[in-house]
Amino acid sequence: MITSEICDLLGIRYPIFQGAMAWIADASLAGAVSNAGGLGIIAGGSAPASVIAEQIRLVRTLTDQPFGVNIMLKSPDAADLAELVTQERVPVVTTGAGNPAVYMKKWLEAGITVIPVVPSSAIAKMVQRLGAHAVVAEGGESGGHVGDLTTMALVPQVRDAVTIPVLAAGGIGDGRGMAAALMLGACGVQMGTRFLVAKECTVHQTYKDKILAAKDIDTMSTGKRLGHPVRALKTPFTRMFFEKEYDSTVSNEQLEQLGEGALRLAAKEGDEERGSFMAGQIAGLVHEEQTAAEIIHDVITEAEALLKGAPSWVA
Ligand code: TUI
Repeated sequence: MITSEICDLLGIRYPIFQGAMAWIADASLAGAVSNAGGLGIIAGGSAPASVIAEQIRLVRTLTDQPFGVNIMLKSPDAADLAELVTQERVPVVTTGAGNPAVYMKKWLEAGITVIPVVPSSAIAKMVQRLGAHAVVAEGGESGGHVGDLTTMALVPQVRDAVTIPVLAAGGIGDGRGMAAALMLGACGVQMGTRFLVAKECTVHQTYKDKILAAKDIDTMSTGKRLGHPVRALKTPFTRMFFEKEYDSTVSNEQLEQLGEGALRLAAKEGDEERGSFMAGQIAGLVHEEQTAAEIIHDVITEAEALLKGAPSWVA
């Protein structure tokens, strides 16, 4: 049995969060993960508040366990979503792609557990000062909007920088990754790509098939020039974007426009030409569609076996 302080803090059975993948992580996936003992998280992404209100209503019909909502702070609707989660007294809020400072007081006063995703120890310290209950330290192996540091380098440094619990994200797709993350000082993990192929995940089947077929070298990050690099599967779209990124005749505004809507096209339409199939570097580890409960069971069982075997390393 693997448990930790994050399980006590949130009232969950296993220290596993499901990553909040925009356009993908809805009530169906979040409810299944929470029912299986992890923390399911609805992705706010760039959706309007009315859509996320409906997902919150739905998840409450699917599970009586704690769940979270992620606020993607670059979304034009971030302020509306911040208000919505406050009104709805959502148990856990995670944030990404920015500084949640302006919303922290409101959430804390509403009794919400706030867990920002952070790409550096400086930002981890800052959110701790603002009252965050824990942080997810996300390395650049993850899919989507990525920071510079690897999970291996980031997690122990964040662990040393703060006193609140630290979860690890980025590059974790099985029990080996989970056991390693715990050894780096994390008290839990967040996984996105592995849950993307969960049976309860409603993403387009083409997206799942591409993850299942991916090898270790099949993701790349683009968009560094715009200040927010994004990791996705290598596809005609990512290759085209990469070329334009290094073309000085293409303006930043034109580049931003190219990227807009590409994730929705991948997630909802399975558009192989124009879609951005965001995925983490562990895509090559993901071989089968399973239920969320099977995924959590397999990851926990493997991590437990490894950690129980750890004394054999010490003479
Ligand atoms: O947010 C993510 N991953 C994401 S967001 C996303 S959708 C998107 N849309 C438009 C532009 C960019 C992304 C797809 N994947 N992960 C969590 C994360 N947060 N990674 C990095 C950060 C982060 C970066 C800077 C957190 C805080 C931060 O603070 C610096 C600042 O002052 O903004």
